[in-house]
Amino acid sequence: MIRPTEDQQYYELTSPTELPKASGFLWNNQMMIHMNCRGYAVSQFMQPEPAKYSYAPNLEAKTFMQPEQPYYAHHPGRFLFIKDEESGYIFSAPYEPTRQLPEKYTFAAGKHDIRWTIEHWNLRIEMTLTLPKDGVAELWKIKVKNTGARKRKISLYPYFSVGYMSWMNQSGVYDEKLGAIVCSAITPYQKVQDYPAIKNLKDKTYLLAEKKPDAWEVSQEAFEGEGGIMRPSALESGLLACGDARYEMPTAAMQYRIQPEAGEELEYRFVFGPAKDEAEIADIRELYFGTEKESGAASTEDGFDAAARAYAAYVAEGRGCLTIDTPDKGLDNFVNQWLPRQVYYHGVTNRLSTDPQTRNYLQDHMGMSYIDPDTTRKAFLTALSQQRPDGSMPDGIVLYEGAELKYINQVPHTDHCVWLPVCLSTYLDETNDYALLGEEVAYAGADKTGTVFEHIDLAVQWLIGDRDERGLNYINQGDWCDPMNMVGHKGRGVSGWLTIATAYACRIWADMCEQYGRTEEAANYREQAEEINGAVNRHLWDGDWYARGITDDGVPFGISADEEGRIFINPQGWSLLSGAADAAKKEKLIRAVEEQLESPYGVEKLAPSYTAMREDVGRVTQKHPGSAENGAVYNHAAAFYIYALYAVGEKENAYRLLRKMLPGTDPADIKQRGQLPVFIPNYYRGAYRQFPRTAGRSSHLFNTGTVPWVYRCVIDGLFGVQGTPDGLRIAPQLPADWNEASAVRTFRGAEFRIAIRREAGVSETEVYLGGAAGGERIEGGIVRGVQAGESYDVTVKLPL
Ligand code: CEZ
Repeated sequence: MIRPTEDQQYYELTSPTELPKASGFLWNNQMMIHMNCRGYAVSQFMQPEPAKYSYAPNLEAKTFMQPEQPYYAHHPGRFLFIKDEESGYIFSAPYEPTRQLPEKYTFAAGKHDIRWTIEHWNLRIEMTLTLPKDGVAELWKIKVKNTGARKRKISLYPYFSVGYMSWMNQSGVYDEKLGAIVCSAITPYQKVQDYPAIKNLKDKTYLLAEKKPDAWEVSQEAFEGEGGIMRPSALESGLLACGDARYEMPTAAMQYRIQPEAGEELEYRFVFGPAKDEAEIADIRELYFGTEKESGAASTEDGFDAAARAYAAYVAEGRGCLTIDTPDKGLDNFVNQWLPRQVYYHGVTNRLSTDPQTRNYLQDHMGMSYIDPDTTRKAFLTALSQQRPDGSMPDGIVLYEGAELKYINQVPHTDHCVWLPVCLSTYLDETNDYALLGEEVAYAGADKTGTVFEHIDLAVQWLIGDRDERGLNYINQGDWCDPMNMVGHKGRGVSGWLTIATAYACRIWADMCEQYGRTEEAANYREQAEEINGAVNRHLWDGDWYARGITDDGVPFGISADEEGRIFINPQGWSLLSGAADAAKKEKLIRAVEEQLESPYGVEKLAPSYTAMREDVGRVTQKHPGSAENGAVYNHAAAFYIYALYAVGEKENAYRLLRKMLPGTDPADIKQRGQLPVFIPNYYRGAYRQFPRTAGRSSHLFNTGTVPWVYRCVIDGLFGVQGTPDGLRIAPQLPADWNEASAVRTFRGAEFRIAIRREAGVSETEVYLGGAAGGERIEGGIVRGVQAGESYDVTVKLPL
């Protein structure tokens, strides 16, 4: 089996399976490689910190959620292996890891659960995943029905990946008393000061089974054997070996050997999740399953079903404020069912971060204005309590005691103050809660407090003050665009977009000041906006569109002279909002966007995508062309643009681009994007003109600032049902080929039923209160004196 060579220079192994981890290693001054007899390699080099050039197919660190995550054979999963005991045939549900195509397959992504139904080999398998409202756990229900005409002998093997938990300590056992596989680890650490936090972590992963399994396996290696994950060797024996894992990579696999009669259905339920210790797992068992049930006992509602029901109710609380009925059924489905859900998700989770980026935190809560405005109010107070006494905002908002600003939040960005008035204006539109402006809030690290009005005012002042002698806003190491980090890191570079956004911030803050009775401030901010717009037009207009910025060395970029990154979307749309662009400029820039940035999948963030590093622009130019900020259809930026189009009445362009945010309706489009229309991803691949093969592909990342803006596009723009201090303004901007549409809008506790149709003889939008016939026409289209609890019927007539 093993032997030295005759010349003693090598050691030989003659089987790839006897010592599967046998290896050799090589090194030089800069690198080492650990080469395994079966072909696996671990290699590392120094530059001078250790680095890799051949990687595992996943990101090795625990970091923020990434776009376009790769899946691979050993990717964590939840599977059910099924073996026909008579023939030995093996398949798995829902599909991985054995990859046998079932006769019937349905995956159903729901709002409060996810289901599969698989029919194969005269068996029908239903798998359902839901979560509890509180606590970290997956609640799984698996039903298996014998749909054939005769009794079957089968084995079911639920398999829940645990994986490589820790290099310090990892193990796993089946715990009889708990009826659970319990895997244990110690999160690796080295510093003594980390111990107090480490010792409180939930370092166990458990799989709790309602019914006692006939056998189990807890060692990943023992389970897979030579068959590998696609055909695990352990399934070849009658029963799993009931093995454990001792500083071996754990897994959670169980076996149920059953003999269902024709037509018989069996149900299994599992809870999978993390826990601190066995006592906690025992409590979880008690909570969901009560005392252990006789196998086969009928299930009435117990903790498990109650939790599922409570979770459904919780998700349902995230209902939006608008239900639409239009000729575009795909849009209706998304706006009515999924859009508010995605907005709500952001508002309640803060993207699972202890220190969300300030701009994300504020925009995510802008969206919550439509769903649960109380939480938006609280979020403003939280954010403002972290504002510095000079008016500037930190890069992230700390939400937990002891949390620190991490990753991107350690990089100084200059745009955070912009989002305060922008998001506040939506909150006020929706609630008219001007009382918020009078609340006292402390400043960070100072003995000073101020009203919310004073805080926001200071933020706007800070933006106005943070400009150079030309009147353009400094960018430092980034603005809205995180990775645009080298335009102004020397302290001189400016952001075109941010300057325009500052003008917009002044403009809308002026409106709020006016409404709050601060007419002097209002007039002053209007002047400021004009002055800034003037600077924008002097220094940033390139002839057909606005430049993105000017570097530390005084080089404008995002201009016609650039071969790559010639045009960026952000300054274009925002110049429509700020008022910088007059009618002639507006026409030119809309044409430039259409010609250079629009693709079948939406409008790209910049074009052409950079193919090489520009050291005076930064990291954004190093992202893969067409991915993320380097020229993807970055939906957040696209939504700003669409919002701006609605703001200036460009309804056809706006609707066309809005529609491109959703996959479909053409099957080829759905296939290219690769995603269900149950969320909007942060991007679709762009660089359509450079790389058409990959253009359109979804990032599948549902964390995105896009959704509150899309909701605003539909509410303020398409349906024009935006709140004002006086009431609800009704001014729909339906695309020309819609002859009618209707909507139900809930607003400040009232309900509006709105019917819109085109009519001959109508020359401008006419809004009537009361039924279609005999309603009273209302001036300015604003329904005033809205009473909570009331419902209003509104008819809108549009010109043909
Ligand atoms: O993150 C987003 C940010 O969460 O990118 C947006 C920015 O406005 C959001 O606040 C545009 O830059 O390279 C990076 O650091 C990236 O910028 C990402 O982190 C990016 C990701 O797409 C994650 O959502």
